[in-house]
Parts: sequence; C-alpha cells; structure tokens
Amino acid sequence: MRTQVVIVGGGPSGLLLGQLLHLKGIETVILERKTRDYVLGRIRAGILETGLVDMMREAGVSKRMDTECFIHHGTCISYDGEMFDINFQKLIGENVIVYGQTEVTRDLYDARDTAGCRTVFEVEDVEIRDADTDNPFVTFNVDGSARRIDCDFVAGCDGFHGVSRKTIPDTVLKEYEKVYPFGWLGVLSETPPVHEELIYANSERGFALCSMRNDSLSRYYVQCGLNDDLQEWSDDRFWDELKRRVPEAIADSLVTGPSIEKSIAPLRSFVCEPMRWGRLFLCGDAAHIVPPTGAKGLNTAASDVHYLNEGLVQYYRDGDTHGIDTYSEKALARIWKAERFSWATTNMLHRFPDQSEFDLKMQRAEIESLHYNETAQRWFAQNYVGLPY
Ligand code: RFL
Ligand code: PHB
Repeated sequence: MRTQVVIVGGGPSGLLLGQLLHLKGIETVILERKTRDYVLGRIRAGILETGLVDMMREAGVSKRMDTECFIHHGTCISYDGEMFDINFQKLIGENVIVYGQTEVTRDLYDARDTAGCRTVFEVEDVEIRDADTDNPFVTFNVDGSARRIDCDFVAGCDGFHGVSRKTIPDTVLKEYEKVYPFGWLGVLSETPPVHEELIYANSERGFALCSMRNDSLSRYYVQCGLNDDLQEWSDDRFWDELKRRVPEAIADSLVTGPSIEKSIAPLRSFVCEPMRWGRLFLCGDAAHIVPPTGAKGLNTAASDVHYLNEGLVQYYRDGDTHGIDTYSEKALARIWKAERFSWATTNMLHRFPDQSEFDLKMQRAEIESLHYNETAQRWFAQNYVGLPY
C-alpha cells in the first residue's frame, strides 16, 4: 500500500494535520495504537489559544466549537487569600476559549469519517524505516497481520511515549529535560464551575487550579506528591484540600459532587532537537512537553501542525522544499518561548520540597510584580493567549 503522508498517532496533532492536508488534496493514513473511545476518554487540555481556534476554522471543524465554547477575557491568580484578575482583553485586546481537548478530538474524528480518510486503530509494533532516504515506509501489525505502507513523508504525532522520536539516532537527537518534584491530581465533576474565570492558586499547602469545561462540568487540580496513590485520594479528601488552597470566599461557594474522572499527571519540561530527520517530522508531545500550568501543551502541538502543514502544502503544490527545510527551526523558536512561560508560571505558583525562605520571598515578589505591574501583566497576557505563529 502507498500514501503520501503516514501520520503516526491519532491524537489532536495527528488528526488536525490530517484534516488540513486532506483539504489541500494530500492523502494521509493515520495509525493509532489505541481505540477511538480510549483516545476520546482521555481528559486533558481545556484552554485553546486564538491560533488553534483559527486552525479549527481553517480545517472546517469549528461549527460545534463556535457555538459551545466559552470565551475567557482573562484569568485569576490567588495567593495568601488575595485574588487578582489579569484581563487579556483590556491589556492586549485578545482572549482564549474554553473547549475541551476531548471535543476538539471528537470533531476532528467526525470530519475524518465524513471525508472518508483512512485511520487504522489498534496498530502494534509500528516501525518507521528509511526515513533518511527518499523512500521511507512504515511497518506495523494489526489484527494479527503484518502491514507495510510506503510514503513520501512520515509525521510523528505519537505523543511523548511514541516510537517516532526514538527512530531518530542518538547521534542526531539532543534532549533537554526538567522533571518537577510533584504532580497534579485532577478531578472532573458534574458541578457548576466555582468562578466565571479560571483561578490559579498559590498557597502554602501547594498549587491548585479551578477550571471548567462548561456550565455544569468543572475541572479542578491540586498539586500532589509524585508517589501519591490515587486510592488514597477520596473525593472528600480532594474537595477538602482544594478548599484549603483557594481564597475563603471561593471555598465557601464551591459546589462539590462525585468525581467522574480522577487522575494524577507528573509535571515535566522536555524538548528534543531537531524536530526533523530526513523525511520524518515530529509534532506535538512527540517532540516537547510542558508542565500544564501555562495551558500550552495542545497549543504548541497546534503551532507545529501549522508549520508542518504549510511546508508540506508548499512541497506538493510548488515543489518547493523551503517550508519543510525550515520546519524544525521555526517550530522550535516558538516552542522554547512556550517552555519558558510554562516553566516560569510553574515556578511562581507551586511549592517545591527544597524551597528556602529566601526562595519563598522571591516567589512572593514575583507574584506581587504580576499583581501590581501592568507591564508584567501584559507579558503574561501575551504568552497566555499565545505568541503569533
Ligand atoms: P497525544 O494527545 O499524546 O496523542 C498521541 C497519540 O499517539 C498515539 N500513539 C501511537 N500510535 C501509534 N503507534 C504508536 N507507537 C503510538 N504511540 C502513541 C497515542 O495513543 C495518542 O493517541 O499527543 P498530541 O496529539 O501531540 O497532543 C498533545 C496534547 O495531548 C497535550 O499536549 C495536552 O493535552 C497537554 N495539556 C494541555 N495543553 C493545553 O494546551 N492546554 C491545557 O489546558 C492542557 N492541560 C494537558 C493539560 C495535559 C495533561 N496531562 C494529563 C498530560 C492537562 C493535563 C492534566
Ligand atoms: C484544564 O482545564 O484542564 C486546564 C486549564 C488550564 C491549565 C491546565 C489545565 O493551565
């Protein structure tokens, strides 16, 4: 079998790339290790930058998003019982939207079905071969039989634990990593959100975040230990801990209820360079990870897709390789800035086990600068809504 672009991974980056290429007449096959239901069951990102919103529109999959999303003009930060708002709209005239990654993924799968594009689920043992030649191919097993697809290019959209990055030889690839000494315990509950905007809370008991999906679905997180056992976090313990980390007035108005999903995610900053090896291009979490504090993971995946789509369209339309030749450089320039923002907000809002009293004073000074300095707020706003592509 032959196609133009094999996309390894049917998460949001693979699906978005597939849809954009399809609209330009470029054929793709997506290989996904899990089932569609499993992919749709993962609760992840909730905040979309304007760049991703525009790409959903360009991809022709924005109908539901445009009617069901919530526009957020700003976000709140709390510390020591104080709470302040950073108003993106007033500061820089831009917004973000609340629309879950689950919904983005569902809309993209539906569009792919309608377009009749091929997705193979439950593939095993994917191997990317000869990516450093002009004739790459991908082998895999499905339903017990071995398959091979020849192609022009391979897009590695298979997340942090995928095979694509590992295909690039160690002599070529350089990895940069920081692992944080804590995780986030997340709870999804069918309760109304506690506040109309998100609240990022720095407290002496650790970080907390009040987020949402819609009017009757809330998403909350508390900073937890890396080795915490989910079984030890009953719903009651979670709500109690959350209330102790947010301002009293917020705690008093919090509506609690049974969790419908509960999970722990470790926090990591990671980038690999380069993001291209011959005819293999890495996209999204396959190439980089940010701690979720800046809401940047899905959004950086989208900016990679933007640059790769542009490069591939230029190649097929004009026979021009400039876009694909500069893909890694352009994508990385934006990613490092998102890494810096995510690292800085993580440092500002979390408690670290080895924090000295001096470190705590520095953290406090950082938050107060953001509270009282409009230039600092503008910098935060520009980064949160997303830097231009
Ligand atoms: P994904 O979503 O991991 O998808 C990769 C897909 O590849 C499949 N796969 C393979 N398929 C075939 N063969 C193999 N060998 C394969 N290995 C893996 C996997 O099954 C999967 O379906 O990567 P992608 O598409 O790059 O998308 C990245 C985003 O999912 C991720 O960056 C965000 O979810 C991060 N993130 C957030 N990002 C935001 O922009 N805003 C947020 O508010 C936000 N909140 C979050 C987050 C991530 C979180 N967790 C759990 C890590 C909150 C959390 C708690
Ligand atoms: C979420 O709603 O899941 C969410 C929102 C903002 C973040 C991280 C996660 O920074």
